[in-house]
Amino acid sequence: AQGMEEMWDSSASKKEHPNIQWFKDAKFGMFIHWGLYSKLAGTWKGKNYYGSGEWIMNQAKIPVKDYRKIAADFNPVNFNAEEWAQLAEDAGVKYMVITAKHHEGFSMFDSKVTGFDIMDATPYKKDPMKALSAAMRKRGIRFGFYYSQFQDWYEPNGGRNTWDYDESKKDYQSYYRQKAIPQLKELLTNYGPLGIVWFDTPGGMTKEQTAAFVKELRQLQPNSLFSSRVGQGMGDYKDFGDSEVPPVPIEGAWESIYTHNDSWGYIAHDMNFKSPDEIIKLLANVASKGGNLMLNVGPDGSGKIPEYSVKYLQRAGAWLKKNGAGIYASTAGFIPAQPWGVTTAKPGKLFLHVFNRPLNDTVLVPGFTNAVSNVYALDGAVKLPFIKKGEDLYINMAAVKNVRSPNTVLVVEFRGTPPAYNAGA
Ligand code: H79
Repeated sequence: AQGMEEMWDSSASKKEHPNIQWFKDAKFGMFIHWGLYSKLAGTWKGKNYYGSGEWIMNQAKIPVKDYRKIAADFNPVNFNAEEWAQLAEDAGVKYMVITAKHHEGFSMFDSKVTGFDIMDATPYKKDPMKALSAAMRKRGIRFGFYYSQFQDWYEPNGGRNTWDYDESKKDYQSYYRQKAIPQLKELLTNYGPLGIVWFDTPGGMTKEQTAAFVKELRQLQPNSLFSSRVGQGMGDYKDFGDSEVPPVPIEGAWESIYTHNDSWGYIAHDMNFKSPDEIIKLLANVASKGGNLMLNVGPDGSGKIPEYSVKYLQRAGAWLKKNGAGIYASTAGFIPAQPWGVTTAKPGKLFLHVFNRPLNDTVLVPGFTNAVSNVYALDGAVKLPFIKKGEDLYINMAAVKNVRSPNTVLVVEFRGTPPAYNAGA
């Protein structure tokens, strides 16, 4: 299938997935959590819940018989696939992953496997994933699905609903056979080529069962990348913990996931949105360690992405338009974090992400063994004077006029093989 000679088997090999390069180069993705919980918006029976909106069924121990009724009023008439896709493009992300089914067990796509889906159980009766996948494809941005493969609080045999069902009586294998696998097959068949299938919180399968699960799904789309939370050490790239950046550069393909405020699913009373400046710095920080940032937004139950997310992501995207060369397709910087900021690299180039502009306009890059040929600011291509004192490189950035930029990217062009990363430098 899709021109591949052999089926990629992530369990049997330490080799990288043949289609991994786009992911390594992408650096910035958009995550979307959207489900019935978005309509509850963090409130159940007059009580406000904090933490993560998509966990409200669990937090409030809402019985399945009550939870299913939310679907009858779920009518996201404000959903507009073109607007969401346009925001992704404006933000400068290279991929998008959206919740097809979260732990609540509700399918946000047209599924023949269950009646608890957006087509059968809601007045909306349309498949938003059809429209969204098409809108993303049109813009050339990779599209993928989040699917909670083990936790399913709706199903008697799904993982981790202990308030309705007795966990010890569950037959997880029958849940996998009857719902998770058939639904994943629908997702891998009905929405065109997927960039990513994003799994979460594995459970209920041995290593052998996970390998068989992965193998069965791979056949449908060998080019699609599977995230590491498929479990048992499998998957094509590593996800760190939720909202976690590793302290030092990490080899291989990986991703940090963060959410824009403090919740993945929409919570009406969570206003703690990261500013555009914070997003820009977080993205540079993750890139400086060699990874991707996938930043989550939580649309509400009507299908609207919060205004804060729209505005702030557009502003981050405007910065990326001018400074993206220091982010996209870069690798980890070989100079560790400095008081002024962080570094990323490309062959023959080191990018200095200056978050904190020194008062004397002099940026010190220690441990720089290579001969430097040229230094300039990325935005405006302003050439900057520099001197080398031993392994210390001093750059004068006084000519950079935009003193308000949250991250001024300076490009150092150098000759020869870069020094090894030295955390102590
Ligand atoms: O989809 C998002 C989370 O819902 C999911 N992973 C990300 C991408 C996730 N599943 N499990 N967990 C995260 C870990 C569980 C955290 C919890 Fe809590 C701590 C559950 C209950 C206490 C966070 C805080 C959710 C409710 C309160």
